[in-house]
Amino acid sequence: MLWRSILLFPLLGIAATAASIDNCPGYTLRNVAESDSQITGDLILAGSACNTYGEDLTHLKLLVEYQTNSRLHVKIYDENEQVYQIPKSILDPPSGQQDSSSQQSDLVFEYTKNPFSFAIQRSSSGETIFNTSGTNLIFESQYVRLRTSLPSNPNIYGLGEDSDSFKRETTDYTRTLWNTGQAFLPTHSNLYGSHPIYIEMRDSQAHGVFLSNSNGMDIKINQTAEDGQYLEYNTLGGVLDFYFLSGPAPADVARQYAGVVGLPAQQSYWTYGFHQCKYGYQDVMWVAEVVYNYSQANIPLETMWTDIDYMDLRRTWTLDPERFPLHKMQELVAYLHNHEQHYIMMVDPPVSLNDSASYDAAVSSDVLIQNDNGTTFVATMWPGAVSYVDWFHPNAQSFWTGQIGSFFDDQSGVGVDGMWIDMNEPANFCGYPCSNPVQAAIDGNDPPAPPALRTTWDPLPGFPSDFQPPGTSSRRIKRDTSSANMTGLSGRNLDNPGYTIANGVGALTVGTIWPDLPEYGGYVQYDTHNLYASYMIDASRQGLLARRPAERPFIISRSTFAGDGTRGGHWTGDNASIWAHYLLSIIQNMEFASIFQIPMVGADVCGFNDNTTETLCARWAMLGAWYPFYRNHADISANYQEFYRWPLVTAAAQKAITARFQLLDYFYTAFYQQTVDGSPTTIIPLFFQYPNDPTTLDISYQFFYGPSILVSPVTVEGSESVSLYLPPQDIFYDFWTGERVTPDGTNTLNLDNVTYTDIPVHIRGGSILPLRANAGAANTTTQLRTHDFEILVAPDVDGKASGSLYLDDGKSVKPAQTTYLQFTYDNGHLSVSGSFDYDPGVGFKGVTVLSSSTLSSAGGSNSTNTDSYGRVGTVRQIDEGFSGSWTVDV
Ligand code: MIG
Repeated sequence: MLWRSILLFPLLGIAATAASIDNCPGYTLRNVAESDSQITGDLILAGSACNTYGEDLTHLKLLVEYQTNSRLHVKIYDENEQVYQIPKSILDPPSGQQDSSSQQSDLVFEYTKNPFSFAIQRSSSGETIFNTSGTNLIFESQYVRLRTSLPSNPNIYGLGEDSDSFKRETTDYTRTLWNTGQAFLPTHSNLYGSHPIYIEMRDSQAHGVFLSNSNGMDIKINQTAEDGQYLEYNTLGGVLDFYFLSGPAPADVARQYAGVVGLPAQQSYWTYGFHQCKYGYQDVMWVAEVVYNYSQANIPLETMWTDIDYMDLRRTWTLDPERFPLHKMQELVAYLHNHEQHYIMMVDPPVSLNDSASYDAAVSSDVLIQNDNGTTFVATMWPGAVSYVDWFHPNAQSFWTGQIGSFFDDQSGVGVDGMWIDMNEPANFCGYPCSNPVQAAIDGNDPPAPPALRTTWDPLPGFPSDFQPPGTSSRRIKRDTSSANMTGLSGRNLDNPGYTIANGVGALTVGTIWPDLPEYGGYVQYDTHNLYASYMIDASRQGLLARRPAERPFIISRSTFAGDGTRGGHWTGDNASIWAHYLLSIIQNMEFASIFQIPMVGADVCGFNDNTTETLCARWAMLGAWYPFYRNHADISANYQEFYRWPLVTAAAQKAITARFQLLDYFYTAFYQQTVDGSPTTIIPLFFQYPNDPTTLDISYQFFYGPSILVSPVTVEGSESVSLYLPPQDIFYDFWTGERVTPDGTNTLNLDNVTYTDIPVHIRGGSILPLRANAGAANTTTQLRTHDFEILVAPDVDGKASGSLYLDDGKSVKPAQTTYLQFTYDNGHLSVSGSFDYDPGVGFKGVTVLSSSTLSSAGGSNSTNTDSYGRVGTVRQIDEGFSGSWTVDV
């Protein structure tokens, strides 16, 4: 740290007062007031300020709330409440709630007054899960540091978005959080989103730590001889707003985290169908041809996507009049809708200066980010010179709703079924300080080069707004640092703070809009950068709801922050068509679904950058069928990679989609469960399911798809063998054949001949799966919904099993009727009960009970029958409906 101080003091010009952070004096806790459920106190700087990265704050406040028996809120903030805090309009974690006490809570707050430190203890085990006593708290205007000591080699998960290992490295590891777009997803770098939540597993117990702070930060995990093992937060600002979650199961932590950041939004049934996209479908004919080719190839295409190709010179809110003319777009959408298919288009956040319609609307509603002097901030994106929406402006929502409402109008516009939002880190192609945003776009060689355009001219008084230079619209209220609480300290060096986070692309100004840009209400990008996408997702959701009020909005965003599952989904951005990224997608899906609470997630299937291969694409087509969001997408510079282009991939996709369709209602039910109580029921890491089994802590490439289906893809390129772990606590059945499988003495199942049209999938014993019958005949999810159900029972060793089925109309925000069924099986008796308000118009036509006898896996079959999917078991035809409870003997 010393070198940094020496280097930076002269640059910052504060050498006279600054000292190394190692000499910062810490704080003294005074005026402690304790009740059963709350502790408050004053934290006073305990010596002379070190002023290393800005100024030390001399007076802080401590607030400790026993919010629930499993959630402890610890907040350290400035006495005057000037320091920036995340606006409640975007993330509103519980505060003021005190429904527990130090006697009842499983987490107990302990403190030392001087120097101040605190520790969190789990009362049931006496284990200290967080302890800051090793170093002094530092709270400066542009740097906040807090360190906790940890046991050696801790099992830490979460903290994204990145492309690192699932279980985090414990030495010399830094996870920087600062949203940035980076093609090829480099490892050990910050990526598109920020999620300051981790889960730690200790002695089979889980706890979670969420730091509700949106500033750029480095979270360091390291162990040294001197300091031992630790995790350290180094933020560029904000307050320390911690939520400690006691678990003790990982699933409990997930639910508790949802209690802080919100429950994920329910998604429409059709969104679980297969999606096709590519950057580079050059005209609407091309798009139509892909739709046609999918139908000819008999691969069920649910949703067609169009990238920025549709835009006129890459300007958001425009159509290329020759390549994507409105009337043809409308015919395409009508065709898709008539075939029960869907359509989605890309929306980029900035407004082009060259698109007078959207630009004038933005200017007249005054919603563009302005420079400090009140002129409109101009930078560069695909269409050349652009300006960015200031989501804090009170008119921003109506502007955005208006754009969505007119451009995507079901009658007069393009009637899309969802929104794909990109570049919302937000991206800016013009290098700081960007003297010529138009030229920057031309220099970038991004196709097609926009025409050069004047960006500066004088006002023409009396002429309409079209003729006025950018930014001359009526000024809005400028930032008022004296009165605005929690919007940020004034006097900071926002573009070049003294502490340098390890941003993978360089300085804070690289690839994005400037941190010192003011936003309405007194905010600055420095503090809110990581929330840009959250506001855009939120505004898009409101805009889609205004257009189709009853329908669940479907939004897939590249950038995200904690809590965005409440409003949208995520795709993991610009991966490459390489084996490593096929594997990485498994980790990312587990993180987003089970830890970050954004369960509508998926990676670009077959890979985005560079050319895929037939075998990689076949493997990926089969893996992607077990993503919540299943979309094939490629870059403009990559070869076309639709599934129908290779016989092997066609066969792989057909088989995978049929399996996905069989299980679609099972997964819809699992997803629903997560939206109800935050239970991690969608893409689930093995240690979530088996926290008492230490072997699962290191498993990164097997996962559960819903609570009952274990997916174990081939993990070695070119291999047709898989060694998969089967936790000994359960028995498992082969999903494809129905036979019980038996692992070896190390609980490993070694499979050979896993061809390119195979993927190992197993059913956990004790499960009942409601399958759609004859799923291979459905071309769309709408057709699938007309198919009957067949019940698949996979008993545990005691001959018992259970399952559930949630049904509704598949699309309403508030469905008028819902059905929720509970299935139980006990040695020959299947019973079904629950609520039956929604009638899906189909019935239950068969039950198959798999045999838990291990004889079948030895080669023979002791069963008398196979069901319509060819699974060996005891099969009964039945004819039951959805009018009330029923039982059957099988
Ligand atoms: O800078 O719209 O991640 O999916 O195809 C690239 C073009 C811009 C990045 C997205 C990618 C999309 C591409 N976009």
